[in-house]
Amino acid sequence: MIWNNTFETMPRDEMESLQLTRLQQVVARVYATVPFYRDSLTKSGATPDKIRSLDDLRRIPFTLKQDMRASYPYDLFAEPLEQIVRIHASSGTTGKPTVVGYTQRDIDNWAEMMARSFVAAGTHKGDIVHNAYGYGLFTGGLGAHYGAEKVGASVIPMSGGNTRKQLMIMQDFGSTVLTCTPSYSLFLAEVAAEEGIDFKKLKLKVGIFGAEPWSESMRQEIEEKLNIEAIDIYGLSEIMGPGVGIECIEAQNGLHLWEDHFIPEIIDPDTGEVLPYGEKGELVITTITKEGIPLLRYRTRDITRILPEPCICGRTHLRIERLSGRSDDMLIIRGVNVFPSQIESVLFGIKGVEPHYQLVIDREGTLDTLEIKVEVNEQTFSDEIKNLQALSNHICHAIKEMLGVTCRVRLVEPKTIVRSEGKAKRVIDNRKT
Ligand code: DLL
Repeated sequence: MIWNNTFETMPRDEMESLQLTRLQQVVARVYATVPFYRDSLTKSGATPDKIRSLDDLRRIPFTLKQDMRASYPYDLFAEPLEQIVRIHASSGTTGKPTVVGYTQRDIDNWAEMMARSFVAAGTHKGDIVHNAYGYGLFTGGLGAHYGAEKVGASVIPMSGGNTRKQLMIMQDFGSTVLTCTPSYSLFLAEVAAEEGIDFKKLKLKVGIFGAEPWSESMRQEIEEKLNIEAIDIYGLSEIMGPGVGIECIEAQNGLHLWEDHFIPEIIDPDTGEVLPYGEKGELVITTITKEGIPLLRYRTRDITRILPEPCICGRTHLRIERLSGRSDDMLIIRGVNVFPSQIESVLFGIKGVEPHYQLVIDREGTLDTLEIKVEVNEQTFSDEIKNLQALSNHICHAIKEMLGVTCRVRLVEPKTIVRSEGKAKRVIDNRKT
């Protein structure tokens, strides 16, 4: 089934002419209202009058996460705050988060795209959607919530955590659709096994999982353990939140990207050159309908390829292959985006700690763990055990407060973390997704 036939099955030539009109409108709008874009479009010669075809998109400079940081919190907004009805944020590369604002129309469009996504994943009116994405600044919870309501499903706004209660509700309320990170779904399965809950006896039929990378083998494990179809959903807060793209249940082969709202490109992450369809590289997205914070050629840092072949489901929107990594050092730990530089800035603000550290990420059972090895200085090292314990607690709290992730801290002797001659190897990621 298709939620919005007019747009989802629009012939390619009509789609491209719609995209061009919307691209021209958005370029004109940000040129008029956002000083950052007025400067960058003027400097590159891509002023609104120069955008005459979709190919002219290439004339426009990229927007980077750093640009968002430099515009913190509101400088990239294209509408005055009186028009902004919602604000979300995600991890920035250092201390400050990346902030996004939505007008009422943005929220409506987001709900529309999430509704399309739910239906593509086989969810309909009458379904009971157990939404265990986090509610809050993270876009997962509210994004899925509004889309499920729009479809007419009954949403249970669980948010994350409290796993035993989640299982009780899932059993008692007869949840049919689960939305959460793929790793959390496996944790639910693990706790269910401990509690003697058999997923085969539950009503759950489909899971819509995203916000972190997951492999085909993880998909199989989830499908077996939870006795469901597992669907991959993609999104990022800068562009909107969840629902930028989704697999259809008919093909489960690549994620349809809602092209009447977003124009995708694939570039070589080193040179910035645009690559042809089918080649792997970094996904760049231009938002063509967003009002609050439209972004031109935003470098997502996510690695994929565009699959242009028509899909058996009848949707005409291009698909992207499942995401296979990032071109920067962002880590996703239990669904939380973490940049090593953020951890570094927390550590550097703490007395007694040396600027040498290593992050060790593992998976225990189904959950990611983060251990931070930090060197302390001679003086601190010869301190009493209780002071060292207090220091590591202090670091844990500071990290939790700043990033929202729980970690273990291991204080190590001065000069024990291997020094490297080139780039420091600060991250050891032992997870296999
Ligand atoms: O994770 C939005 C979201 C919520 C997507 C719920 C899907 C479901 P951010 O916190 O801004 O937004 O993180 C965005 O997460 O650039 C990718 O690196 C990664 N990511 C998101 N979905 C997938 C996926 C949300 N399906 C960043 N596969 C993105 C792999 C994903 N990585």
